[in-house]
Amino acid sequence: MAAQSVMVFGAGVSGRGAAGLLANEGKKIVLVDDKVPGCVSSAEAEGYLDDTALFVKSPGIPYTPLVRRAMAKNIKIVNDIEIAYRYLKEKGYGGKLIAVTGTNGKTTVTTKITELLRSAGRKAASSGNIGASFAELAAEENGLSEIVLEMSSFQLENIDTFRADIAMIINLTPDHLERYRDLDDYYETKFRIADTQGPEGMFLLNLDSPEIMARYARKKPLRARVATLSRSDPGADYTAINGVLRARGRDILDCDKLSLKGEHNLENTLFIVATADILGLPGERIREFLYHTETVEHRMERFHSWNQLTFVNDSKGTNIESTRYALSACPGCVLILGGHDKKFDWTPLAGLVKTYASRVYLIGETTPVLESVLREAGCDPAVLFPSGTLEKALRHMRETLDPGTPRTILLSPATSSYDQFKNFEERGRIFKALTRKIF
Ligand code: UMA
Repeated sequence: MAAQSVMVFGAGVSGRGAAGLLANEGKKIVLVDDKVPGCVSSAEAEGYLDDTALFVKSPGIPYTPLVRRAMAKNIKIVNDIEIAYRYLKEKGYGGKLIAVTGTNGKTTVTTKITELLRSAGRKAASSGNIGASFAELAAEENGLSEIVLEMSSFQLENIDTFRADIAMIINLTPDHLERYRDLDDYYETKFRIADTQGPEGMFLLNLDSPEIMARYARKKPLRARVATLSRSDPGADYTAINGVLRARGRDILDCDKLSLKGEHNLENTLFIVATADILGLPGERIREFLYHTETVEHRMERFHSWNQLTFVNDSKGTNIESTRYALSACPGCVLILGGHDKKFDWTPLAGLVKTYASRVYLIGETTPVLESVLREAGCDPAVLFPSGTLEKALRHMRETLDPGTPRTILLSPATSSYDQFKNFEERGRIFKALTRKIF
């Protein structure tokens, strides 16, 4: 008899979303999780593989023995994004799918595209790597005009028939070396967002990113049409040069009036404007929104001040490039750094810390490695504080920092949070709550 059931590996946000959608469709599901009570363990699950027709892997789960065993049995491995996409297609979803990836800026671009579309009266929603399951959104979908999906490289690994109408890679810099063979493997995975598009799709190409352009040169022509973006090449379709952002030759806005500040946000803004323009929003609406919109939670979020001290939550700073942006915006800051060990080469970070931080508090699993890298790079040991936890770091600051000297306290860990927290959102929320308690 043909295999019947669907194995869903991971009972977190994405696994539960996929299982819910599949259950609605009457599928027989085996829900596997090594930690969640009531689920089948991965060791037990091997016994169910012969009856498994499809395997849905949660994005955070690496290629464990169970996944490899399923692959060896030629069972198709997909993820919740693919399941939700197939479901929407079957239901005849008539709106647009916008897919956003890149090493940094994904959350800002995804959130702001959605908010901008809504401000123009569209029925848009976002989900994906942003913390909300695409499958849950698909189950409730009720005439959405646009779905904006933040997609991590993990989520791009196991899509199959998924096609985005508009896809973009904001930038490519080192990350996730705990998961990928090398950087090329990581960057290639990101490019799947474009590789999977059809001829009706549009890919937004960042001419300023050497890593993106190197891969584009190898692959072109893509099946999708291409719109180009640049902060230096006046020939691009969307440009931000000499303080003016232009869309296909039309002036849209003055860059210095943008409410999202900094060079990295200018890059993000180009993607937001290009998407909105392609979707037919008037320049006036785009300008009005981008002059007044606020920063996203956990991304350079100024949330508290006490005497002359200002506190900034950049918990979404989960790689070195992201923390580079944060540090360059806060010279002289007191930096809280570290977390789960993503096996980065920390040397570039040491240079940045020496240039921009006046004190460094180290937290999490990376504390010993960062302490030795920073010392070797010549950081003054008197400004290094191996604290272990956020609470210890903040209490030490409360006792020793002069409240009358203007200073920014910046949480920008440069790595992920999984050693001490559920995710970066929990880390950011705990940081804000502890700060408000202690200061
Ligand atoms: N598990 C096992 N065995 C294992 C490993 C994990 O059973 O060997 C189980 C865990 O017990 C847990 C489940 O798998 O119950 C977790 O699965 P998951 O890690 O895929 O997490 P989800 O809750 O499904 O959340 C995922 C994304 N998480 C990751 O990619 C790590 C969320 O992105 C995403 O919002 C969500 O799907 C919905 O689409 C978060 C993230 O941190 C924000 N992403 C990374 C990042 O931004 O750097 C990529």
